[in-house]
Amino acid sequence: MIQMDWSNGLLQPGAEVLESVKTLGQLDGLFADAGAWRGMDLNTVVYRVQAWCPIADGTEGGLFWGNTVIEPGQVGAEYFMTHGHFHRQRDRAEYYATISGEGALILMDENRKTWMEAMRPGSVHFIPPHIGHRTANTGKAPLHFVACWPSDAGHDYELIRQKGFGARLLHVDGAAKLVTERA
Ligand code: PAN
Ligand code: ZN
Repeated sequence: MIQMDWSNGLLQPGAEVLESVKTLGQLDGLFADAGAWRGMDLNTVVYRVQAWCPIADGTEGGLFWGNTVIEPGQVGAEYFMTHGHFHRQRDRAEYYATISGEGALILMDENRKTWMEAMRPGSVHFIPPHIGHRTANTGKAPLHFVACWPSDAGHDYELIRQKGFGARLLHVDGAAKLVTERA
């Protein structure tokens, strides 16, 4: 058992809770506007992740629990966002549930068809098998959400690192708009 603060999703640190922090500097190449990225303080924290892994990574039949906090911000017109990934075992699904803040869950199938679901306090999202997923903060406050995924899902970042998603979430005319990449 561990303790979670339901007001923000944060997990009590402990031996089974892994923590990571991603700064702008660690997200080189993620955002479309490289010039805007270079002009920013690269020590700026974009997001933090906690993962409670009560059994070994890769174990079939188990579950992991996580918490992600994405800071508000933009690189050029593009909202602060996570790397995004497919699960290494492509047929493994996941739940996300928003605690606070406003954002978007960006989803992509294996043919690069990309769409989004709005994230707001209380929204619960099912990420189907075979679907790449990334989240972005479209609001002015931190976006907090929790997640639950199979312990044998694994993470495949490589495909998305190389090719990105089929669309980017940009701030256009005062609103969040999913803009399809030109081929
Ligand atoms: C989440 C994500 C978390 C950070 O726990 O791992 O939000 O996103 P990236 O892993 O893409 O950097 C999840 O989807 N786990 O499977
Ligand atoms: Zn995932």
